[in-house]
Amino acid sequence: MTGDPAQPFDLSVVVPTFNEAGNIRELLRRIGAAVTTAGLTAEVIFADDSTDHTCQVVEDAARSSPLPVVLHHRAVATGGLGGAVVEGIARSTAPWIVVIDADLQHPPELVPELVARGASAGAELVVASRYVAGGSRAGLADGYRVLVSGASTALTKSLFPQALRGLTDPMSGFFAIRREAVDRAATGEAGLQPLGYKILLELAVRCRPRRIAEVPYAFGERHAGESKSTVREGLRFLRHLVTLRTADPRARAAVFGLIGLSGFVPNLALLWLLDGPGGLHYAPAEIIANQAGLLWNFVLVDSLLYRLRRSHRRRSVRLLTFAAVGNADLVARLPLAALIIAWGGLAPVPATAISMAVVFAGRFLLVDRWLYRRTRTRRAPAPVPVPAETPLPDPAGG
Ligand SMILES: Nc1nc2c(ncn2[C@@H]2O[C@H](COP(=O)(O)OP(=O)(O)O)[C@@H](O)[C@H]2O)c(=O)[nH]1
Ligand SMILES: [Mg+2]
Repeated sequence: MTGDPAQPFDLSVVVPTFNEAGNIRELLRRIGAAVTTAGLTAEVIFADDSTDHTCQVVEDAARSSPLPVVLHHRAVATGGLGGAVVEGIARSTAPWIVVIDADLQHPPELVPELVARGASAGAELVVASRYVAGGSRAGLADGYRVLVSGASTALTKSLFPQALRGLTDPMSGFFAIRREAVDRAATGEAGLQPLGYKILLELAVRCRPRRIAEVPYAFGERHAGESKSTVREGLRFLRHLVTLRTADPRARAAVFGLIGLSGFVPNLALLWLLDGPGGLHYAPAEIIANQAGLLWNFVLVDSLLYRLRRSHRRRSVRLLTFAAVGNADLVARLPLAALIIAWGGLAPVPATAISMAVVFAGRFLLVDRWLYRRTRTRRAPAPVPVPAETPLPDPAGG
C-alpha cells in the first residue's frame, strides 16, 4: 500500500477496449494473479468505446475479480484509442499508471515488473519493448505488419531523436508511467492531444519523462477477437506525427514552406494544360494555375498543419483568407524587390531572394498567428482524479 489515502493503490492499470468481450475475463484473471503474487495493490480501469456487449462482460467479470474494477464507457470515442487512454488515466488514482492492451498480446505477468523496474531505475517511464534483447514481435500477424511496424518505428525515431532517445519501441502500447510525468504534460501549454493508436509517443514527447527504462517482452498472439488497427489508423498516425513534430513554430514554418513548394506541382501542371495550343493567354492561365496551387496548399495546411487550430473559423472563411493572403503575396513581392534594388542597391537576384523570404515570413506569421491562432478550446481533459461514473462491485471488500 502507498499509505496515502488519496492514492490507495500502488498502481492503476488502464485498459483501452473496443469490442473485446472475449478477452476481459482472462485479462482480469491474469492481471489479478500477477499483481497479488507481487504483493501489490491495484485498480483496473477499462476505457471503453465498445459497440458490442463488452460493458456487460466487464460488469460481470468485476464481480469475481480480485482487483477493484472501474468501467469508463464513452458514448463518443473522441481521439480513438489514445483519447480513451487519456480519459482512463484521468480516472486513475495510483502513483504509477500501467497501460496494457485487452487482447493479451501484452503479457499481464509483466505489469508488476514494469513498476518495479521504474522504482529501481528511478525512471518515470518504463516501456515494454519488443526490440531489446529478450524481446520479440512474433505476434505481429504477417510480414506486412512487421514491415509497417518497423518502418513507422524508424520514421518516428528519426523525427524525435531527442525525446525518444533510449526508447527502442516508441510504438509500444504497453508501458508504465509516473503520475507526475503525465500531470506535467497535461498542465503544459499544449496539454495532451492524443489521436489514435500511438499514445506512448504522445506521452513521451509531451511529458518529457525524466528517465526512461525498458523491459523486454514477447508480443504474443491475440487471445480472442480481431485487431482494430486499420489503414485509417495508419493515416491518423501520420497526422499525429505532423501535429507532434510541429509543436515548435520553427518546425511549423519549415513544414509550411515545404507545403508551399509542393504547391508548384499542381500549379505548373495546370499552367501546362491551360497554356497549350489554342489555350488561354499566359497571364490569365498563370492566375488560374496559381489558384490551383493555393487550393492544394490550403488543403494540406488546413488538414495537416493546423488540424487542431481551425475550429474557431468556418472552412469557407479559412479558404478565402488563405487565398487572399497567397495572392497578396504575389502582388507584394514585385514592388518589394524593386524597392530593395532602388534603395539597397542590390542586384535583381539577391533582391528577389530577399523579397521572397520577407514575404514568406509575413505570410507564415499571418497564417500561424492570426488565421489559425491558438485557442484553448481543444485541450484534452487534465488527468486529475475524478469520481468514476461506474464503480463496480468490489468482491475484495475494498
Ligand atoms: N477505447 C478504445 N480502445 C481501442 C480502440 N481501438 C483499439 N482499441 C484497443 O486497443 C488495444 C489494441 O488494439 P488492437 O486492435 O489489438 O491493435 P493491434 O494490436 O495493433 O492489432 C485493444 O485493447 C483494443 O481493444 C478505440 O478506438 N477505443
Ligand atoms: Mg492487439
